[in-house]
Amino acid sequence: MKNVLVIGSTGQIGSELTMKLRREIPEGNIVAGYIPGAEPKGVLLESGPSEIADVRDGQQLSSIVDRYKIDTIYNLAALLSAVAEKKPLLAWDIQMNGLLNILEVAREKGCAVFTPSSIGSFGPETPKVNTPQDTIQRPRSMYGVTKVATELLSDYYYHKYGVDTRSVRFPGLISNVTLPGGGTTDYAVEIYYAAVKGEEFVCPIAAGTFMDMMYMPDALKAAVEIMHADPSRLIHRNSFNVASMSFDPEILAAKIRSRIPEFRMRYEVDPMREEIAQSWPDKLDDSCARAEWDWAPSYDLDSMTDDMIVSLRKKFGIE
Ligand code: AKB
Repeated sequence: MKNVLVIGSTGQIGSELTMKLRREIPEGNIVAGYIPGAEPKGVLLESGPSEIADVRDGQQLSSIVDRYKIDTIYNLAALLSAVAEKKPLLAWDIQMNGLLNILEVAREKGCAVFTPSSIGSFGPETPKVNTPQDTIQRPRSMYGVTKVATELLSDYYYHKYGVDTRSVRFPGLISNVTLPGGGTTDYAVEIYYAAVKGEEFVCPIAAGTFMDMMYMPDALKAAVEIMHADPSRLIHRNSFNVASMSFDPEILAAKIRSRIPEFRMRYEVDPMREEIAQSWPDKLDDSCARAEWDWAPSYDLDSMTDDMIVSLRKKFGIE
């Protein structure tokens, strides 16, 4: 991995992944791909090349790959679960037609491709606790449908054409840099912002609803390490369960309250988000990722909470 195109570079994962790759591969071209209206700014703009890279325009992607001699594509363009439910046709267009364009360019030019899947690729019939790597995937949301299809299409291009496709199923991702937009797990980020600012948090997910979550540094580590993994050890490719913590809003609020005792939370459950959350697993089994490419997360709920509070206080200039 030397010359990398990050599609969706200004989003929650892309903004941090692009910077990490630029730090780790200073000799390479790490191109920040974006769509008009979501231009890179500040250090993301100044620290390397950026290009308009709309997944729906295969010709545009092909010319970026040629211009920068791209060997690896991180495809982070997606509508998250709650937004995809409101705009299912657009979600299909971006997630499926977009992926097909990327895989075709990768097949022609010999690029490796990472397209994340998600806990959203599972559905209500999936075993909820210690969800196995290989199990029932019958999601009910459009987001989930596109994620299962993403896994299948990526594996198809690997088996049929030898395209080096690999990925992980991300849990809800928590970060203090860029806010997520339109996901079911977004509450687990927003709660920290409210707590640090001294605001009451109105929680859209019900008490008792558990979901897998992960701190962004671990998510970035997973995204990079899977692409460096020894291919001869990989039994699976698209996509690996990865996990680090699982909690419901009560556990998270109690953890925050143990650091910020005055923190207040009340519930106003969003029926659509709650229905999606209920259909997802509580806790994934990530033993295949651990066995096949030595995956191991660094953060648990305690260390993430400490780091989130310190980082957000710094970001907002709060003592
Ligand atoms: C979402 O909530 O839609 C995403 C996800 C779990 O894939 N964060």
